Amino acid sequence: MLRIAIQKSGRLSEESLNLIRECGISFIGSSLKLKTECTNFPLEILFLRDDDIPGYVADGVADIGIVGQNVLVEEGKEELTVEALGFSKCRLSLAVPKSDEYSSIQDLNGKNIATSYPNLLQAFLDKQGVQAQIHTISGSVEIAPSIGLAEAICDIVSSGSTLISNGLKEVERVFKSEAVLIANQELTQEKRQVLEKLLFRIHAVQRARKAKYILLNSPDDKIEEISKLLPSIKAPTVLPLAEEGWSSLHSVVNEDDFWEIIEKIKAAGAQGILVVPIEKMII
Ligand code: PRT
Ligand code: ZN
Repeated sequence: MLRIAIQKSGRLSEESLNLIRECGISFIGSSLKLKTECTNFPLEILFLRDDDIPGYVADGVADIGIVGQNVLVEEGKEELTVEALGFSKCRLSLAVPKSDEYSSIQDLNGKNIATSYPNLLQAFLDKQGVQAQIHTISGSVEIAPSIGLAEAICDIVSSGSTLISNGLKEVERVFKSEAVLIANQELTQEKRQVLEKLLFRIHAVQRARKAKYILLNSPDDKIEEISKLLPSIKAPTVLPLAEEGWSSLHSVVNEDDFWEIIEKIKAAGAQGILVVPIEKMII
């Protein structure tokens, strides 16, 4: 049985559980409990505070875990990384009061900066050759300038609205983060095999999230031209329609290229274009 640590309650929790579910793994119970066993896969879920996850995985209390890179690197445990998972994207940024004049990072020399990420911030300041006093606080960092605790802050930003509503402006990006899968470095052979199985499923889910299945009708004399515009795993599927002179083309397109491809195939004569989500994708 492989033990996975995920955040009990917070911004990583739901997407972490969704990923497990999308891998076809079922479990009863919720994060109200400390742990739960999966019913159809040798996996046990531990629900923890995100800050504790790297330590528990490093010590082998949990075998694997899902945590933000910001927390992992702050705790000096990036060597546990298996791979990035593509969700909970955010950045650690420096911000100053909106009314402050700011021209470069050198303006922070001699200033007080409040943060919950002293190690990441110190490394960034060292690299930039800036000397500042770091005040480590555990929460509500954004209010530090207004209560006179610091002249600047270094905090996690995603939409930027927290900064704006506290009269602050983002001036430097210190670190880019997303959720990552981490693993203990001394897993037994058996546990490693379960992890491989889980990764196989995660990859199928991730590929499917980015891909769309596309179906369209094409005049037979346009099949070649349209096929060239369609990316596919091997080659598009071509099936005859009941109406003579027409065929149906099926393929897989990447979400990022999607609109551009649609425009081109439409211009080339495609009709009745349908785009449907893919649940799993194994290649
Ligand atoms: O209780 P526990 O210790 O487990 O949770 P936590 O409160 O420490 O963490 P939580 O749930 O807030 O965040 C977990 C992880 O989600 C972080 O470590 C990041 O990797 C990631 N993440 C993604 C974020 C955000 N987006 C985010 N926006 N973490 C925090 N925020 C906060 C930020 O601190 C600030 O207060 O949201 C505010 C900014 O958001 P915007 O959208 O207004 O810019
Ligand atoms: Zn935390």
